Amino acid sequence: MSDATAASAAPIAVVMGSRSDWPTMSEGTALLDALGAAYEAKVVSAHRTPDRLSEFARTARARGVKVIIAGAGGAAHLPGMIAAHTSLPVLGVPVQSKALSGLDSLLSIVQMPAGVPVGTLAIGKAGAKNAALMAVSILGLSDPELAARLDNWRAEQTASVPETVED
Ligand code: RP5
Repeated sequence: MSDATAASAAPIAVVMGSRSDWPTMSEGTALLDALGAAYEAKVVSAHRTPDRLSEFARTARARGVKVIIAGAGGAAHLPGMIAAHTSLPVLGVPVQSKALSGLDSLLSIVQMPAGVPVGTLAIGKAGAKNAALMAVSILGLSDPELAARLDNWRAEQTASVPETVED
């Protein structure tokens, strides 16, 4: 992981509260790799590294970031605190916690007060994947080639679903 203040031209930033979130969040970055979407990935904790969080979020737009994906578990303040510092789109991924299976993470992320939005995805790996797809969809609004790659990926997914219940 690179330093949170390092310059980056990647339009997508994927941040997470702990290295323990990487097995979840890497499901999303694998999709970004497959779709040819550039990203940076790093650990930024709302509670353990508050100054890193502030620096990351305040400088994100100037560094070229356009969409932020933030995954965290438990008392998951990370996406909301990032959204407090920047008006870039923030997509929150509730990581499945051991104690409460991610319900704590979900409620921490989804219940933002009016005025500071966080787009909240599903708990766990499905949420990480869908956050990546949504980030690509957002960037595709101004990048037709990226949008075409997403459409192709969706078409391949559709084609892979069998109609019969067994072979
Ligand atoms: C959160 O606490 C992280 O996002 C992680 O999901 C959770 C547990 O972190 P570790 O104790 O595994 O580092 O901040």
